[in-house]
Formats: sequence, C-alpha cells, structure tokens
Amino acid sequence: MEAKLAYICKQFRLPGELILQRWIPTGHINTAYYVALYDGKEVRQYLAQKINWYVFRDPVSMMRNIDLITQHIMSKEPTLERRRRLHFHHTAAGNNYLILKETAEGFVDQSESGESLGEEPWNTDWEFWRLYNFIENSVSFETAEGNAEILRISGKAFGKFNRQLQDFDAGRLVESIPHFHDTVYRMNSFFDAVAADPLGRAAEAEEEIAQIRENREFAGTLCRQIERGELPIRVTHNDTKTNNILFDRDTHDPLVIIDLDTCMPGLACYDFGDTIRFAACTAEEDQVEGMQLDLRLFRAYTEGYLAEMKTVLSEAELESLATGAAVITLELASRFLADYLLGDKYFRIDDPKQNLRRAQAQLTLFRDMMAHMEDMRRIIREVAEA
Ligand code: ADP
Ligand code: GN1
Ligand code: MG
Repeated sequence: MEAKLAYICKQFRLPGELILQRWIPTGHINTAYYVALYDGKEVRQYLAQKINWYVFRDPVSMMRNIDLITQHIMSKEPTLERRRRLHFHHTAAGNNYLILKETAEGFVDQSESGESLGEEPWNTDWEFWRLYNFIENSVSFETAEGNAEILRISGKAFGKFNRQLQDFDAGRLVESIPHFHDTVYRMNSFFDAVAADPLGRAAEAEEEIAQIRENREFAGTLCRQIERGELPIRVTHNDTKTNNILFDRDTHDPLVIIDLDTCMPGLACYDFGDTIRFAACTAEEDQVEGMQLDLRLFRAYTEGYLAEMKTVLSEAELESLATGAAVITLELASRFLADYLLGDKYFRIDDPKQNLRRAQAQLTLFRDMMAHMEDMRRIIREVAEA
C-alpha cells in the first residue's frame, strides 16, 4: 500500500516524501487513508480516498457535484478557515481525481497513458482516487453515547448545511446514485433480492422479510407525497450520520461536513431522519440488543436542526420529519438485508453476519419509532413553537 500511496501523492503533486500512512476504518463504502509527507522542513497531512466504483458508477460527475457544492458553501462563507473546508487537490491533467492501475512494471495513470477504461471500469483493475486536506485535531462519532450535546450540535450542522444549499439549483447536479432514497424502488429491489435468493440465505431471515413486507406500503408514504407535489425537492446531503461530520476534538465545534458523495436532490426529512436513525438511539447500527429510540436525544437533535431550518421548511415538511426518520430506518433495513441476501457486495462488513445484524437492529429501531411516532411529532411541534 505504501508504494501506491506514495505514487498517488506524487501524481497529486504534493511536496515531500511520504513518511506515514494509516487506514481509517470508518465508513461502509469508500477506503480512506491518512497520509503524512515531509519535505525537510514541514510535515503536511492529507486524506487519500479510494472511491467505491461499484457503488458510484460515474465518479467523475460525482466529483464535479462535490466541487459545485463546496464552491457554493464557500460563497456563503468566503472567509472560512482552511480547517473548516474541504480542499481537493488536482493532478497535472487538471483533474480532482486520479484513475490508476497497478501493473508488473509499476503504476499507470490513465490520464497519462490514454488507455481506455472499458464499459465497466468497476470490474477491472482501474481504481478511482481523490486526495484532500486532512482535518487535524478532529473527531467523528460512531455513536453519540447518550450525549445530547453531540446531537444538538449535529442538528445545527446539518440544518445549516441544508439551509445554505436552499438556493442551489438542483438541476446542476448529477444523481450520483440514481433512486438513492426512492423507497418504492428500494422495496422493489429488496423483494427482487428475496426472490432471487442466490445464496439460499432468505430462510434465515424469514421474520425480517415478513416485517418489511408488512410495512412495504408505509415505505412509499413520502414518495406518494412527492408525486402529489406536497413536498419540495431540495439539495440534501442524504447520508447524515454523525461520522460524516468532523468535530473539533477538544471543543466539539462542528468543523466540516464530509462525505458529500450523495449530495443531490432529496428531501429535508431524510437528512433530519438519518441522523435520528444513526445517533438518537441506544445502540450501534448493527446492535440488536438494547436498540431503542432515545427521545431525549431526539429532542436535542430537533432543537439544533430547527434552529437553522424552522423558517425554511414548509408546514408539510415539518410534518414529514418524524415520518422521514421511520421511513429511512426501514429503507436501511431493506438495503442491509438485500446486501446480505446478495452476498455482501455493497456495504463493507467486519464479519459474515454483520449485514443481517444491521438489518435486524434497524428493524428493531423502526418498530420503536413507529410506537413513538406521536411522541416524535409532539416534540417537533413543541420545538417549532418554542
Ligand atoms: P465513507 O464513504 O466510506 O463513509 P468518508 O468520506 O465518510 O467515507 O470518510 C471515512 C472516515 O474518514 C470519516 O468518517 C472520518 O472519520 C475520516 N475522514 C474523512 N475525511 C476526513 C478529513 N478530511 N480529515 C480527517 N478525517 C477524515
Ligand atoms: C453508507 O459511506 P457511509 O458509511 O457514510 C451508505 C449510506 C447508509 C450508511 C449506513 C453511498 O454510508 O447510504 O445510510 O452507509 N452510503 C452509500 O450506515 O450507500
Ligand atoms: Mg461516511
């Protein structure tokens, strides 16, 4: 890996020699490495990331999206210090990405060799890399561990992100993953996976499959509201986990929102709801035991989010927030279980049953959210009226 990372740093024209590298194990999709270089005077730190090409089929357009989004945010806050923004480096070809492959003779940069990528580069040896500034002295949270302040701060950070993008023309973005939160499509894909059952794993998940089937109609609630023109499409983040915010390690000040790969047209209630799913609960994403919604954390996130978004959201959007949390939790249960049935090709797993456990934990949380739907709605009303 060291030789490859050194080559990547050279192609991105970074000064100095690679002195340190470390894999960062968080995130289910891409592969991130911390790298440090020394030029005899100064140590400089960066993040090199291999994009999951199987998941993001058009990563060049995705990088263009990210450029547009980061420029828009910069235009709102032009004096933002370096530590509070993402700065993507460019290769000699002027690209904010590098496509490479390893051969017996060494590494090949596709922009230099001019070789064709073929129809399905994700099934070849070509790799898609990007490189940006490493945010020093930062931390991201895999769980809030009951700390309501983390939720409040995250709500403010994602609320501000949504607010800053409200005047961004969604038509300028390419959908980096088509049908990403199209829950009717997700349900269809899920039941296709159940029907195919290529590994004979469906028998093991009969109960979970039945639960998803019982709630299939509910999963489409927000899709139907979009069709009726009741909910506006905004530019949203679409993956608002607390590990996609970098906080200052000492003060917990939210420095920067990362993982902009799925920034595209979407619903505010999913950006609201996905943090609730991930962090306003009592267990980790793949932990079935003890998994519940935590209404204290829910209130804290709602307070933070609405402090930024109350004046932006329509009445119908405000009404949709609690539904969004439940729908996205059910969506994730179906995605994790579909991936388990199809052989774990999408989400990175640490052990063979992790996707099944993730689905079970998400279904446990979903049931608890449905049982507390009225409580969530009441808290949202109270916070909005305060
Ligand atoms: P994934 O798509 O795999 O979730 P992310 O872009 O979220 O990839 O990055 C994975 C993890 O790497 C993050 O959760 C964070 O801990 C760390 N990370 C990402 N970007 C930076 C950065 N610029 N500085 C410091 N840490 C980072
Ligand atoms: C993935 O990449 P990461 O870990 O931030 C996934 C999200 C899921 C999340 C579940 C591109 O996010 O949609 O909600 O896992 N990202 C993609 O933890 O599919
Ligand atoms: Mg991430």
